[in-house]
Amino acid sequence: MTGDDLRAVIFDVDGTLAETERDGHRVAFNRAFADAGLSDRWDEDRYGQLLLTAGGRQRLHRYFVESGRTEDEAATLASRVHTAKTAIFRDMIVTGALTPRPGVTRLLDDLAAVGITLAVATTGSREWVGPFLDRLLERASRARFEVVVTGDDVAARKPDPEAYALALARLSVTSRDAVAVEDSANGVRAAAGAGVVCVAVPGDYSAPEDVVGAGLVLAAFGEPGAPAVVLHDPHGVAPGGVLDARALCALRAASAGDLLR
Ligand code: XBP
Ligand code: MG
Repeated sequence: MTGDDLRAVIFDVDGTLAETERDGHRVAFNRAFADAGLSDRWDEDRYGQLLLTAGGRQRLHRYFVESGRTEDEAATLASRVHTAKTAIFRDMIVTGALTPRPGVTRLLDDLAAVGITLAVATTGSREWVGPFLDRLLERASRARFEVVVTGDDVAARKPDPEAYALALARLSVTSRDAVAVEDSANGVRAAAGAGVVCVAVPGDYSAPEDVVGAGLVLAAFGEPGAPAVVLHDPHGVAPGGVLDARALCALRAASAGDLLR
């Protein structure tokens, strides 16, 4: 197996590389509310609804407007609370509060071993994405991310395809040379909008029916000997329930074949 045709795999971060939302971002938002003297708190269910708005500052802004604040009040509060939240979340990462999803570092090393370039396209803030990826790669043996696109690099957040389009441009590859790995409806739509075939690994806040546009849906990344449940695999690229370099190369090839039809 070689990576001749598959040149790059572009990973989402939140919900994909790690389950960061329920016990990470959400907790940081609530601490930032408390530190600001606000009584607002986001419980797990409410946060799942709020997650439909990508971008923490954008999520706060919409929440404050829907809570009755004026646009100006909402903008000022969102900026202030998001700055505080980001510092709190960064500290959570630096202190090791968040671990990657099982199978992630194995997959990263698997791809690096066959020369496939790794990249990230996230709507999260670079202030915490950098330390997050540094800690993630400490667990890997040879993987490195050649390109990291964050919410700070784009004007429009997912499901807009801008983050993926920018990652492709910085990688100097076309959409047909790459595969995306995502967890959510917003993410799968963003990848599709950039013409990139997508693998979905739904997590805490997404379900198989949310990611129907993906070319492959697994319940987890899987491990040799501990396969994941295969939820949708129309091309038959991951019959063993393990997301590895071979499955990603096969998905790209099969999808290219779809495009030729
Ligand atoms: C998920 C997001 C992010 C995080 C919060 O990003 O929408 O906004 O929820 O991080 P992705 P910030 O799934 O694309 O990685 O507060 O830094 O935005
Ligand atoms: Mg995500």
